[in-house]
Amino acid sequence: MIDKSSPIPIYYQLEEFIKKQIENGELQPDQAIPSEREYAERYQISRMTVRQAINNLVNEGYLYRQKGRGTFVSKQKVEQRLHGLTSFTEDMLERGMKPSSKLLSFEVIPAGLETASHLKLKKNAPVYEIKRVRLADDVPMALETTYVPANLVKGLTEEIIHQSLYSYIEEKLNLVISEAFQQIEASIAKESEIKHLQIEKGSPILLILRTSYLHDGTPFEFVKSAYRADRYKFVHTLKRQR
Ligand code: 16G
Repeated sequence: MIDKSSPIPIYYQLEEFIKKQIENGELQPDQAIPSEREYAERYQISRMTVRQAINNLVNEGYLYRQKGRGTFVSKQKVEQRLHGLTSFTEDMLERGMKPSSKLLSFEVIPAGLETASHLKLKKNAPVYEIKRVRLADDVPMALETTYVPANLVKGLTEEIIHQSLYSYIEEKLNLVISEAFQQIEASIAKESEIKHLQIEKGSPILLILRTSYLHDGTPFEFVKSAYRADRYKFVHTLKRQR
């Protein structure tokens, strides 16, 4: 499996080999990988080379280190495709995972400037503010704060919000959800994110801002979410346009 006569660098071959073992389940989440010395002896390569491969896999999130204990396999990331406007519930069901929500707060408040401008409302217009931790198979994935115009998405209740906002809008209110504008940026978890996402201080997160529209162009939600960067990755296809 390590081919020393190949022009492909050895650290890279080892990296690919370990990745394969993670993907096919030979190495399981939270399992310890062999030590640098073991890899070096087993494949007759230098410890420096092993270290380079392992460092890269740690940086890419495939492995994590624990001081004094060793290096372990990370849980695999949820791969989120960036085409098609989907809900958290749909995304998780499609993957065979169980979606759930922990409702942190739910109230009607006057829209602040930022929310009002995204939702094309007057400042202080009534909006529902919904704070939810979104979980997949009972593991916290994202902390979401959603603002929804109270005069448009009528009759929201805690029970509805525990389930799917999108299915309520489409199936109960018969409104047509059409498109969204979304931005993603990297950040470091704040106090509330550390607590609700059960992550370590200093962990990276992906901040997503989404404004979504009905088919007539009316904005129906403005959402700020913090996704665990160790559990999520976003993928999309790029088409060359000439
Ligand atoms: C996703 C959306 C969020 C939407 C929610 C509805 C992102 C970044 N956010 O989490 O905008 O409100 O789905 O989910 O993808 P629900 O229908 O399960 O309540």
